[in-house]
Amino acid sequence: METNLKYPVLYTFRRCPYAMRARFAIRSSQIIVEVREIKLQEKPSEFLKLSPKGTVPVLITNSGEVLEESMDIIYWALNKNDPHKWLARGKLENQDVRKLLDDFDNKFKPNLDKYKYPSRISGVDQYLHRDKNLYFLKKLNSYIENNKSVNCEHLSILDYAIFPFVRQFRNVDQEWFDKLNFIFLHKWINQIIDSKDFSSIMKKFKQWKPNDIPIYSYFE
Ligand SMILES: N[C@@H](CCC(=O)N[C@@H](CS)C(=O)NCC(=O)O)C(=O)O
Repeated sequence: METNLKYPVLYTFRRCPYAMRARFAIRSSQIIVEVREIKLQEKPSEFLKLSPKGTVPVLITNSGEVLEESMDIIYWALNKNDPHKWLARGKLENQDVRKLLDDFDNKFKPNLDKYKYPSRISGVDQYLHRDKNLYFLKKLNSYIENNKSVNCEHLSILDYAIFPFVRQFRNVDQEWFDKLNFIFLHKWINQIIDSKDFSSIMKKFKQWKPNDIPIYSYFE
């Protein structure tokens, strides 16, 4: 295991929604990391040795601790530096925050995958799974209406943790999505898509190879 690193190392994959939210938090915290863009079909052995479960994002801290869950990376970054007050207490109760995160990771995302890739599982009705997610989008729309963003008056951790999944859902059929009667949700998603934050975390990096010159960045 690598220890005493000058900069933490982030293994990431540009289009992965979990990696996107980790990059959003790293950008917000302004913590410089060594960016290692990998391909999921060609996971490097160095990466698998550190994190045998083989999912991205993975962050190796300076002391060699391996964080292999995107929310752990997000909290690690924001607990070090939170200049944009992403951890501010908002209007939602802690249990509602936990429930929302859990719903998006464990209910919305599986429905999204079945909607997006129906041929991967036989007998899947993609529209049933699309429509099941309307329940979560409706809830999000009403939170945004009441709170201005999902939880606070400014965009914060919950917005960025959920946004990548809503964006993927929208991208399956944008025309259909744009017709949904969720005006606050549409404003919210467009605001993030059009932001410098989003274009910065979506910058392209070349695929990492072990002997490459390191790329240091906080997705500025
Ligand atoms: N619970 C994990 C989920 C991460 C995850 O599933 N990432 C996907 C990419 S979007 C992955 O790496 N899948 C492994 C693969 O496709 O081989 C987290 O929050 O970090």
